[in-house]
Amino acid sequence: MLRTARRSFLPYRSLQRHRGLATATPIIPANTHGHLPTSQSPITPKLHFFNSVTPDGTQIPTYRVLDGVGNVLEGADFPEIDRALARRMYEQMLQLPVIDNLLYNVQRQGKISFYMTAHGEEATLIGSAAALADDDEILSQYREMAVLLWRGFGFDEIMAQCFGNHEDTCTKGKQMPIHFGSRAHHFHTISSTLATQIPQAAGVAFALTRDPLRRGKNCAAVYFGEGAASEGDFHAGMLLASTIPSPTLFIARNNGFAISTPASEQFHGDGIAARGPGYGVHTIRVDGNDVLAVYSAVKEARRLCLQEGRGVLVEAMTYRVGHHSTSDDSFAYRPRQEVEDRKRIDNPIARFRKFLDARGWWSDAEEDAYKDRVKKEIMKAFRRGETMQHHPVSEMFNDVYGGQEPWNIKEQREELKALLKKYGKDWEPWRNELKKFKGEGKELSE
Ligand SMILES: Cc1ncc(C[n+]2csc(CCOP(=O)(O)OP(=O)(O)O)c2C)c(N)n1
Ligand SMILES: [Mg+2]
Repeated sequence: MLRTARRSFLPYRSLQRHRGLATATPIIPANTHGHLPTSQSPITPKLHFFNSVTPDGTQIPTYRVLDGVGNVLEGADFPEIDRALARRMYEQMLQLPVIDNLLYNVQRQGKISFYMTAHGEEATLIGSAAALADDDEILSQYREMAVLLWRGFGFDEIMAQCFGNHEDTCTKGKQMPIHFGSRAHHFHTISSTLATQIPQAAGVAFALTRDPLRRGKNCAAVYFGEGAASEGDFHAGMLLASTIPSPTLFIARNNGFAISTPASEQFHGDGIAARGPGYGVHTIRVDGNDVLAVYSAVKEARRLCLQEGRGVLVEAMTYRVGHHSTSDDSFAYRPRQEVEDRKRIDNPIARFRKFLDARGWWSDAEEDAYKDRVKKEIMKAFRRGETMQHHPVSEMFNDVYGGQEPWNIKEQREELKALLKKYGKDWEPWRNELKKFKGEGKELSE
């Protein structure tokens, strides 16, 4: 590039010398940067600003397969889906609100401290979970319990984490409910600090490229809300996956809200999808309430990720029907009617049910029987999890930091030992509280 540029300047130089203008600025060629080795950008004489990634300035289109009443759109690109898979996807979509409703109400009764539902986002979660391989690494935000359930995480395990009982292997009772994690299910433990999982995913995906057994076979899929995409970590993660190429599958759940802040106040550009090409990342926007579109888009995104070893971004457009969490009352910032309308007009479960009905793959009787069975299984797990003791009290000091235990943890354990010896047997509130823990604190006080 540089050599070509120099050569092209020579005739101008000699011309200038001839006219006695040896010190004048060389003329830059009209149609290339000439001297800029880092740009291939074509030259234009037009003073044209742009603010869109589409050539005609319209918004990025939304890929859809099923219309609002479950009919397949004419000419829709989507992979054939067999009866067994379609039924499994539908069952998992039906199951989710059953668990969500139960645990939401359990929190209201004060039995667990916190909960978040995925109401309205069932298609985004199940469609994507079904499109991934069960051993792809998942880095989730917090609203993605459905992905774990898809991979066979059990109801007992859900209850163990939410109640923090002694069967909780995710966080050993040390975390708030819904902070799941399971090595066996390739599901990295959730952190509530928004967006931390995004650059981590790029790192995990890079690690996959270094593993001969997993290179080209697995990707790291990272879920995040459109709100989390306002964090610097989103940009760091995208840049990382694009400059140090790694098969990172970015799944943005654009559900319209970051707690009380509507998407319209979160960004001025065209959603999250518009940012993908800025990082040289293949991107698609998909109807997040259409489970077949999500399944198809994520399946293709995964294929591209593995084929090219690069990041791919999927923005799923959906609507958070539930409150943000049990700490939120969303009717303080959005009309109740809007939520009711969304449930009725664009219900992801009802849309898919119509598709199944049209093929004769599901019936009312099956739906009743399935819901009944799932409800019973969940209630059984709930009763079991509720009454189970927590991990031993001493467990709270373990695994707080990696490596050697620091002095402050030792000091706190000794302090608690002394207090338990003094009050553990005699003071009723402590005696009662200790009964909730395996071993009743005896491992510390005796
Ligand atoms: C760094 C950080 N800032 C703020 C919060 C508080 N917070 C928790 S969830 C949330 C909204 C996130 O919205 P979004 O990413 O769209 O996910 P959604 O809840 O809609 O699924 C906020 C602001 C946090 N957990 N971490
Ligand atoms: Mg959101």
